Amino acid sequence: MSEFEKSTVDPAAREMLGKAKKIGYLTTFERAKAQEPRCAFGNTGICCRICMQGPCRIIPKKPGANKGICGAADYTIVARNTVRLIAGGAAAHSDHGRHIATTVLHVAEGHAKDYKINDTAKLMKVAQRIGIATEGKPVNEVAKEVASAALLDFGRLDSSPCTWLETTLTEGRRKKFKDTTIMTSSINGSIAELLHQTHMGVDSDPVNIIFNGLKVALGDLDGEYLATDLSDVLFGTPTPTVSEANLGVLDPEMVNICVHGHNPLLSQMVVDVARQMQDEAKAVGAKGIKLSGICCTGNEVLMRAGVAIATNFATQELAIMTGLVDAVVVDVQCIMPSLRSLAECFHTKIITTMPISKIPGAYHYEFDEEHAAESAKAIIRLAIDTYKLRDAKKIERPDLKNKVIAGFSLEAILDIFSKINPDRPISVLTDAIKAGEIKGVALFAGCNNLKGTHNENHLEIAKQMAANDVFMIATGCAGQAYAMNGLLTPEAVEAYAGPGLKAFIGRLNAKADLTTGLPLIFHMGSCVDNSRTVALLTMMANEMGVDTPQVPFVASAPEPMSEKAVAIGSWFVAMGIPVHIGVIAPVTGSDLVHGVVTQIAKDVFGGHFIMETDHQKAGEKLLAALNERNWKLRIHNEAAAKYSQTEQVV
Ligand code: NFS
Ligand code: SF4
Repeated sequence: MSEFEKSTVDPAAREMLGKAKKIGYLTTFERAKAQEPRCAFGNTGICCRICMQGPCRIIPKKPGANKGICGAADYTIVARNTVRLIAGGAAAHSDHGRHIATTVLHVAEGHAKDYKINDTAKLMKVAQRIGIATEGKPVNEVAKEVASAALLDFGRLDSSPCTWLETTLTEGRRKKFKDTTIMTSSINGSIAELLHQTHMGVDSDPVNIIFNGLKVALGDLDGEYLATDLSDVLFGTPTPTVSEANLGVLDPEMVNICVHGHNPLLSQMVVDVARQMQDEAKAVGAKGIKLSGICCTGNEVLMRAGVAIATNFATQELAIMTGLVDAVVVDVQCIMPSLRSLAECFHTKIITTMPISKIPGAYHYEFDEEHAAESAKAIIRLAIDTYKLRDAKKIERPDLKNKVIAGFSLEAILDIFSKINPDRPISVLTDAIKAGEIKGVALFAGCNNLKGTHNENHLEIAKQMAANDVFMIATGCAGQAYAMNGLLTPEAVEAYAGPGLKAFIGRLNAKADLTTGLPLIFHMGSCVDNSRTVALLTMMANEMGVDTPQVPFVASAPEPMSEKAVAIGSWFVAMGIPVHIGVIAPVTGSDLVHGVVTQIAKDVFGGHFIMETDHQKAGEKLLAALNERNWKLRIHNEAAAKYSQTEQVV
């Protein structure tokens, strides 16, 4: 029994934690333990640092201390802290989207020559969806108009809704969001407004604060949606691909470059350029260049180019611990600052590339969009040079990697469904739910959080869902957890799927016409690609003739960590979806706010948060939520049949 079994369920990670201990390096796992016990005020959300009179901490029974110095009550403080997390997440996701949209515009205008419009069909589809005429127009003109429409969503001055929200959601959701005044017209504007609203001495009404928080969360969705669409336009819409994952992908005989962060503008260029530079690697005695990914930029290049996954968020340091990584090229988000100090124990170079994301002591090769290929080449050359410094004595690589079938954009999934029903592909899924073959859809999303055991919740909840015939999709570090541990394989279908799910995937397999069988869980991409998952949900709702809150669809972030995860969870709740989170969010310091997010939200939007750290119970709660929805749909249909109404749902 490993001494690290409480830290991680991943055997490769356990081995590397042993190595860290040997060399005396304190990883994020030790640092997490060293933070215990946590401050009870911060943990429950009742510490306010919004003005410099603070921090104010709420001590309910102490006269005078049951409110902040300004008189802010627990509910105001918790609500403000929560929505500011959403604002941080929305800023990160949408800034990424804005960066991509700007690049598409530059490409269309004839700049940024190393990029091109790769997927014209997707461009035309997006243009038509958002109401831009395409007929007879040159591709660049359409691209320019689409990119401009995307950029307008960031700073629209009138109150008309954001284009991507207005043109992608169900009619029911659009009405709901307008009625509750949370339909966003400007991503940046709504973030600024929320920061104002939660400034000291502005809004103290927790419900009003939370509603505007949801408005910003919808801005997050808008930014994610356009980021996905325009990434597909630039780099291609993912199709099923075979790859591998876990630390065993690092190749002792190759120059190993890990791309880490989120934005495909850089990582995709590194992938493209590395193909042409294999000879330079051979010239220094390596067999070539091996790329692998960490976090969501890894997901981006896995989906589109089949690049292997090295590891996910919590274990990013452990890639360097192998002594085999020559360079880690990072862009933005989820990059531990500790990578740099750890790299000092090895020959590894950490290369930052974005003006807003530097690490003291790291190499900074600023990524120049106008000369993107040159930038990528310089970075790869540095990695090749660094390979020569590798110290054989420090190399220890866990011998573990798993096969991965990924690349399931919504288009790819519908393509498979269309082999069974070419006219209404999505009905293949909704009919299987109606027939009771599968119970519904569960999305697994989000990060790692070392308040629990690394990857344990991800794996255990998914296995429980599989056994209970739930069709599963995944994004982000959840998708990587499954990749690392062999759940994105046909073998996992055999090992874990219940009879209904097995039959369903079997029917798809029979028609899919792929060189490999389909996996247990369909990996739909990075965290911004949760837009793909909401597109699936919307399509299911439309096919079933109901709104999204009635669809047997649940979401789970088994190990959420980042502000981005808070933003995603919040808009999924607004979308009417039960959202499980595997940590206790810092809202328990206010009964009122806790009640709003876990119960009242359901009355208003149909979705709510389920906070449950125990994976067994979490799985049971998710299954109960699916069962409830199926039961309601059945009752509705029986009533419709009995009273001979013409419209049946499902
Ligand atoms: Ni999502 Fe992806 Fe991972 Fe969490 Fe970070 S990489 S954007 S935030 S940790 S899933
Ligand atoms: Fe304290 Fe009020 Fe300032 Fe918050 S805003 S730190 S509760 S005085």
